[in-house]
Amino acid sequence: MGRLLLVSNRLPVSIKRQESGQPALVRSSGGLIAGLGPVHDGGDGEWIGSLGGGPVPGDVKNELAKQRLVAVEVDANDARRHYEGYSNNVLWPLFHYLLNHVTFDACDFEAYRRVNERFAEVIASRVKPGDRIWVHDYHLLLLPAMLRERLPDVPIGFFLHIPFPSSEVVRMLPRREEILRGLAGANLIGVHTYNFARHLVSSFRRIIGLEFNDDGTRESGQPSRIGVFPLGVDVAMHQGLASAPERARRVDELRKEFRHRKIVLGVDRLDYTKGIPLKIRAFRCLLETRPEWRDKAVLVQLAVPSRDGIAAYKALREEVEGMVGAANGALEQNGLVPVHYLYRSVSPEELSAMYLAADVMLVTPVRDGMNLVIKEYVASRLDDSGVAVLSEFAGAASGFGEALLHNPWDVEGTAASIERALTMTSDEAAHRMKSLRHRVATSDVHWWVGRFLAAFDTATSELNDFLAGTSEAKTYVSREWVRGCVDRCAKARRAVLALDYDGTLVELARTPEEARPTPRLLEVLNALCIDPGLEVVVVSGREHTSLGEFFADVPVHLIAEHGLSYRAAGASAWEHLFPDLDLGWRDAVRAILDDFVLRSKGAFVERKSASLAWHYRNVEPGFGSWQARELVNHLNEAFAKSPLEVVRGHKVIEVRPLGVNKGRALKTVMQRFGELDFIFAAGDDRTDEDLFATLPVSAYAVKIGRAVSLAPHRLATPAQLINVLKLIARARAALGQ
Ligand code: GDG
Repeated sequence: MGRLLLVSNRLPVSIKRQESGQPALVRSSGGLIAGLGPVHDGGDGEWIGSLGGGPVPGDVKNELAKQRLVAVEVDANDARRHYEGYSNNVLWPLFHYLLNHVTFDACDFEAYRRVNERFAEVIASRVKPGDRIWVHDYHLLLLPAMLRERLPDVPIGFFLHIPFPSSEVVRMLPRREEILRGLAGANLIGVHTYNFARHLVSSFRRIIGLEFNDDGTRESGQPSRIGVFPLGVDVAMHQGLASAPERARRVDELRKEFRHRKIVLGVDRLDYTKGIPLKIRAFRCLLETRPEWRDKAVLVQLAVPSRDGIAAYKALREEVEGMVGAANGALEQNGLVPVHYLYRSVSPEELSAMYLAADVMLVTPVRDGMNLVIKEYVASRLDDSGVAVLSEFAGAASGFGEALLHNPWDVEGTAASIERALTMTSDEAAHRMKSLRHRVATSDVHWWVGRFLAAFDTATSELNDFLAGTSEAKTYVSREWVRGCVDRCAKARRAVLALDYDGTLVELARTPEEARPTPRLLEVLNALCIDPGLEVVVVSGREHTSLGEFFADVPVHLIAEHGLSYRAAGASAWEHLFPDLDLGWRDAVRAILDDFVLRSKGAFVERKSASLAWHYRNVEPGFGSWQARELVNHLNEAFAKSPLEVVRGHKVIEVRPLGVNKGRALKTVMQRFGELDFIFAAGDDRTDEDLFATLPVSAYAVKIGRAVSLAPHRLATPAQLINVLKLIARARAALGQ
């Protein structure tokens, strides 16, 4: 297996110049780095990311190379608009449901796109055969599709570290289609929770009409899957830090520093998603409503500086500091302040000591992709003491049943949870912590990496199969096949070409009237029809008048309504191919179809001379297929004894007389042509399967599109079929047949 290339917006290091002038790399902290550091350190791949904006000096590049790090150089202004602009002023707040923080500027999006392009260029220049690419997070949502374009055979994984919101929220995202199409370029899209995956599936379906099922999708032109991979922490590392002898000394110091009060700890980046103001309000509410805790508990809040170039973050800092000042001013007792606020980051050792000193860990995000802090706290509590109080809006909550879960917006409720944590018996606390520790230990960061990579292996083989032609796509015909088919047809004495219309000769349109034959199609059909040895039959489910009008001047044979009506080439009159049909059920069925039109906005009924069609291509995708299923069930039950059949086509339910189908009709018509030594048939939907089913094995049967089919050969689009027809016309003309 080749290397794994990790890609994230920022490299996991910052650069410090030493006194000698030499650059030194300093490992950064943060959720994503905590997760990926071990993957990179233990592998042989590269980590590709930026160092912010502007050119990167040569000596820094050399230093980076020693750690297999590759810098993407990005124009400084673009980097700012990409990071502070579209990433953190649009995607970050919107994906966390904080719509009031969204500020969209179209120039920021342009910069976002350019930066994603820059990444694509650099990655494409670094990839070696066999490599896989694992892209991370919301700064690079366009990158998978950009890479797919440049590197069609390289497996691309993507992991989103933040929440993926409901499709109703995604609908508000400026440039939502482009973003979703960008993401759909990945072969595996990972998220932290099942809910995020659900939202992703419904956004793909509702916003860009891309359907994922349990096996993912192939509709985006390549195999793609969605998976749930809750990120864990490096448990062994946290246990190591927690059990180091010097930690115990520092824990004692901290306890003394806080005068042996119970320590309620908060550790967050200073970010408005983390609910720090709500946390301070809840703690304040606790002390105001239960004053006995005033000299017995302290809230220690470590707020790690973050994104301080963005106005909302500056405002948050002021708000939090104001709240801390006000709470301390109001509730100070015997020289003890209730909130101890630290605006800085601390070393991993100090953080571990804080986790060990804390009686209660209070984590209150209003939304959080996962939240690693709560898992690190649990991993550090080697003696099973301590209580975790966790917001139900953190991704971590889905696997944290033994924590005290709360709604941070309910300030009184949170205060009650804090009190419950402070007064919990040590037995209950130990019982809860023990199971949490077990969960955190069994689903640590290595487990996460293993699970993602195992799913990535599956996605990789799916992509390889797809490319090698052993999956559904295998039957897309090769040039050689086309050449062989054209050659056989050219040499045939009497040949028939049976061609479905909608979706086969023309692309599907919003309404049947809009799907008119293109001038190119008419030209090709006319060229074919000049040939006396060739019978061209358009076999359609359409109603005969529109078909007759479309081909008024083209001498093709027309079979309309799946075989009910027939117009011979050159004739102007239509005849019934099966004149003795019982159509007594039509009015009753029509009433039901009309009722389903009323229920489903965008649906319509097409009335043909014998059959009826309920079209739902303009109905909202998920709802449309649901209504279609209901309709089919209803009709099958209500008309079980009537001589009709209900057939599902592409976004259409067709009700037609029993026993009449395209296959039977074509067979009847072909008998009139006499002996044939070449048969070619093409169709795109389920009703064409009847046609394929009646063909002899020697026939050339071609499915248009990807769906499962009896036809052994496959073309992707109507345009490709028209090319084949054109080649046939040309080859037969050349041979003078
Ligand atoms: C995003 C998502 C998701 C914090 N302060 C210090 C410090 N940290 C470390 C913690 C922890 C990490 O930073 C924070 O991780 P979180 O998960 O809490 O949050 P985000 O940074 O917002 O991360 C989040 C995560 O990505 C991973 O997918 O869980 O939902 O928002 O590891 O320990 N580390 C040190 N000093 C500090 O002062 N050493």
